Amino acid sequence: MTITITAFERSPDRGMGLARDTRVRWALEEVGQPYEVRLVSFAAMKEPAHLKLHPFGKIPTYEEGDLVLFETGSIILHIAEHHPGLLPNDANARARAITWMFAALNTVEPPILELANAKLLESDKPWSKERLPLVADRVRGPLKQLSARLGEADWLEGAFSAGDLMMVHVLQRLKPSGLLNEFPSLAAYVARGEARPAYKRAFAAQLEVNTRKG
Ligand code: GTB
Repeated sequence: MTITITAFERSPDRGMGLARDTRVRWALEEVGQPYEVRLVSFAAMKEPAHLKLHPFGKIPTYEEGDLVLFETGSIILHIAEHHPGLLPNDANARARAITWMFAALNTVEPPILELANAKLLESDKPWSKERLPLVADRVRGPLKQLSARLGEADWLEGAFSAGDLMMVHVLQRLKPSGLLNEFPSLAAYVARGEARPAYKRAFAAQLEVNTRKG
């Protein structure tokens, strides 16, 4: 059955791979599943046709036959559960890998988004300069703990898993801030993720969309 995902017609990051379709593309590349992409504009995302797929009017979405999913956590878990390559077979190891997906989305990503929003949307506010260091410190806390847990390991739980895929993509969002480089082991962890052939294919595919003329 054909898999179709949605992505920005033009990503605000102009192809840096930070928009969330990239993590879904990466998961599909890791498990070797071909997919099609329907590009949507910001306006189309808020139209009834797209809201039927994504009630919050965002990308990415995932369609496969009768199944329609939104939320990258759910989409990537679905991909990982239906195709070998992203989750271990052992039940406990599988549960731990899924736990890292949740940790990426529920613990690490929220302060990172807060920082991105503070820089992007609040920099003109009179209180912005005072608030920004506080927001950045809320990112450093979980990063310090994550770095301590990762230690010298390549990946969070043995072999590369959907937990690493999610964590690496979440951490990438920090790149423009320079904050990731304060944690060399996490910067190296992200670089290991980016060196994977599946990531490179996913990155190239989204870049192609965002550098198309017209
Ligand atoms: N929790 C949802 C998920 O994980 O799927 C979040 C989905 C989401 O926020 N999607 C964003 C969106 O559709 C795109 S990825 N936004 C449009 C809107 O809200 O109208 C977020 C994003 C956007 C831009 C950059 N960038 O330019 O760096 C990075 C990430």
